[in-house]
Amino acid sequence: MTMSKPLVGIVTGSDSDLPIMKQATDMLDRFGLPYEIIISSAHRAPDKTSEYARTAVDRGLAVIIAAAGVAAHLPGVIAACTPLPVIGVPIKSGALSGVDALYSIVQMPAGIPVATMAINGAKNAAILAAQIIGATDPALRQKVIQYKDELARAVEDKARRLQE
Ligand code: RP5
Repeated sequence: MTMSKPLVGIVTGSDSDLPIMKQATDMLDRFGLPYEIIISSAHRAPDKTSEYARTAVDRGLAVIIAAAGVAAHLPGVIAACTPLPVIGVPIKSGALSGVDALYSIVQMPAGIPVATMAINGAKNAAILAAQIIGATDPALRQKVIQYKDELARAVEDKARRLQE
């Protein structure tokens, strides 16, 4: 799927990752952040993956979210091929239930960082993308502030209900 002038690129290693990544696209929709989604794979489609990362800046992307399960080298390979910030989402799948993906993504060599989310942490990936872009976009930053205010109010409401 492609929207006009996407700022966030979402890459998943397989179509089986898409249900989890809907949590990310829901949050990006909420922030009004345009995004694009492609399915690629560091192992099954290495040329497509590196080409996507290499052309990301010229196509106007600001942040890339990369999600993969098992031997999840996708975020790291993308980070190696672009100066853009890359957020990695380990997907819960396979015999090790995502721990393998988490370790694959978080243990990057010095010099090639990937901001690693929790296993299935797609929602936080979108929020972090909004925070990164919002650092230089006051209107977007305001939406992040509003979201955080809502979280705080929800906690206060629950605490109040417990005391009633
Ligand atoms: C990874 O292997 C994908 O990111 C997915 O999480 C996992 C399983 O892929 P499929 O076998 O469902 O295509 O590359």
